[in-house]
Amino acid sequence: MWVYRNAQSDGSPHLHSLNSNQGRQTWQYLSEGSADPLSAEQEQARKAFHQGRHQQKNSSDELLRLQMLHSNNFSPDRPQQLPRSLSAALQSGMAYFSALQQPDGHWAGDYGGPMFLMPGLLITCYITDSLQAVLTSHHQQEMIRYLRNHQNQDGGWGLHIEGGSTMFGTALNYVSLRILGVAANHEGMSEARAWMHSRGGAHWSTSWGKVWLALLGVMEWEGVNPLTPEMWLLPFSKWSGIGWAHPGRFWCHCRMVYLPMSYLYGIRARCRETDLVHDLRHELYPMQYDTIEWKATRNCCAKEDLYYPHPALQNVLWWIMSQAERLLLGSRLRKAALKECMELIHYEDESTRHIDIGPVNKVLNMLACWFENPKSEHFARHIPRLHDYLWLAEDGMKMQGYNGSQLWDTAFAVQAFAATGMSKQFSATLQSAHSYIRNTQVQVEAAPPLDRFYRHPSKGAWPFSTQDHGWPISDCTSEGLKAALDLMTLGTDIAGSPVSPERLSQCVEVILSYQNPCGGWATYENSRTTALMELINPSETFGDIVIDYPCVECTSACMTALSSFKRHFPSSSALLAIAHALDLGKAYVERVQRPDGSWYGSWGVCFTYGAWFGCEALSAMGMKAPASGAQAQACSFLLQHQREDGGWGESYLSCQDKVYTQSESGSQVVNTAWAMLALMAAGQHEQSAQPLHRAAKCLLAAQLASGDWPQQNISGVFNRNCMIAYSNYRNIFPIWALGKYRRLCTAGG
Ligand code: LAN
Repeated sequence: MWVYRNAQSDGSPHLHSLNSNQGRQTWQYLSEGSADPLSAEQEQARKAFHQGRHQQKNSSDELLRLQMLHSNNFSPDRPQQLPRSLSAALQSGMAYFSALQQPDGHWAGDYGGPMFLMPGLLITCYITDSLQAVLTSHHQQEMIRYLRNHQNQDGGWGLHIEGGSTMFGTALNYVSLRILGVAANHEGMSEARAWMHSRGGAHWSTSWGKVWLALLGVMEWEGVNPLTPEMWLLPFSKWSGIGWAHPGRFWCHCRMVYLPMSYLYGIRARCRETDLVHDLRHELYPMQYDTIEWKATRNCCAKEDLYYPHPALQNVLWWIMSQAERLLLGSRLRKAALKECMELIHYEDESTRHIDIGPVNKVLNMLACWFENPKSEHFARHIPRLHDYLWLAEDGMKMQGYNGSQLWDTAFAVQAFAATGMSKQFSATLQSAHSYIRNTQVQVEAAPPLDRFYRHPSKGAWPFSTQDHGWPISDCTSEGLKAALDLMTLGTDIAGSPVSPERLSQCVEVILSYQNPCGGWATYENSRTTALMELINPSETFGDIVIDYPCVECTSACMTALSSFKRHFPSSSALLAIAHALDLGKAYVERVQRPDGSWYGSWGVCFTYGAWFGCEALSAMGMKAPASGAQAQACSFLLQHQREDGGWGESYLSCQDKVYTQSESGSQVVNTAWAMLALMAAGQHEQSAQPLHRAAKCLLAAQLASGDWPQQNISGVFNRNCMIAYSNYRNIFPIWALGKYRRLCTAGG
């Protein structure tokens, strides 16, 4: 029996005293009957919540059997017979969601979706010979089940669980199953080989796939475009000219992935030669491994994988760099560059308590530490924190896109509950959420000097997941602030003791420091160099990864947080700075609105998500339709896409193609809720509430008897092309939209 553990200590070595384990999510396999007792209500809600969350593309018998096993004392949820009244629906939706709250106040959930993460973990464990030490046989069985469940009908795997097969997904997940002990002659494996062979072989994978295959020793490093570690030694100053291209100016996720990659490339790290390595060299290619002309394969990329074909400039650049490799490999300069890389890697490890900023650099850093010294404390400390990334669901065990979305979901949940006007009945939930929010604000700055490590100040900010992770983000900080202010408004009796005004002011300072001269806010840092740097994005499969781009979501979150702070603290000394920031922000939001009234959403699917943020930002500036043309246009864009049943349903293809694309699976509760929130922010209900009545009916009809809403299509995205699951959204947003609707559009409000 698997038990989900939260906020527990596993005795792992901690570097910092502030390592609180708050929000930490890990899974353990226990013998039957030894789990902590939960109340019957919680037990029921959790079982329901963590099952049936995923759309199965090809659910196998195996999966169905497992679901039945889990369902012993539990009858599967079904849509309710008669729609509830609005307040009854809210009541049951909130009660259900409250039962899912963790003891430390956050909401846990499945943050899976991408299919290129677990292979990195397994390849790293294999190379470092720590597979058995890190993963029990139960973990391994659940991982096999996950990979088998997400194999497409054509034998391949996609970039994410809903995507068509790609070489990147197929080669890496094939290798993963082989590492997990699945035999090459297994039926699913022959199908996967056929998929790869018919498209030329595994060297048609994207550049990140090539790096993993080269590390495992089933591809030669000559087949990988140079990842020159010396780039870290370039002058940083823009005055030097070349400083514009310094990796310290790249989007933190991009630079933190290329950092260990360049170290591993710089030493040509490679797995020992095992039988499996030899077998894979045979299995992954339709031709003899020894006959492959590796240099000629560097720019191969299967058409299924190609989202951002690299400009010809890169071919020239990589050719020059590969010539330079002859001089650099083994040189003193290389040694200095490698030393610099390891210093930056250790800093990142220590400042995140070995969680690291994301799942890709987590395992690459771990591998770099091992190659540096397999017996080191640095390497050993990585191991317990691998579990922070694993999540078990009905489709098996996966590696998540982050160590969870704890703070983000909790901050939204608080705002959603507060918007219903029914907070009093959920005081215990709100008090507990409040304590998570209080405990997660970053209190201690990362180790100095921040500039040396290219870090933006984080004291006063909120991260996306846990305090241990600690990387600050502009919009997480802002959602954290808005939630804290909403809780303050509810008062101590309902919501518990507020975050102190000093801490709130610190937070405002961070938010202000994030604004770019263009008026927009980016994600973790300011935009540090020109968007032209995207020309050197070599990933092939991700768009817009090189710099931290401003976006409507982050901008809106920061603007609405600042204006809420201004309302709560009208005599704050930051008022002037806030007013200036808001004006600049407004101009940015107006500028990025498209001629058809829409906003492109970068982190959620897609135009309904963008509309919610765009409309909230303008509403914070006092703009309402029809007086404000921008809001009126936004409403008319949304109304054009409202469906027959009153809902909205967008396909993930909207994100890739940047054109509103209707979902083939009908209205989606999350899109419907975002569109409703956008329309209400824009003031549509003051013109005609009819579209909102229809939308509310759609949400009410979709609610399940338990108070839950069904898990539908995947609703998050990153870098235009890869989807990611936000499993708590299906509860948070319908509650929020219906709660606000009840207050604004009905007599009961
Ligand atoms: C996230 C998760 C949170 C997300 C929001 C806060 C929701 C957003 O508003 C800003 C961007 C941010 C912080 C974000 C950026 C990209 C991330 C970090 C992710 C989607 C989680 C995983 C993804 C990361 C890049 C995955 C690793 C892949 C690479 C291309 C490096």
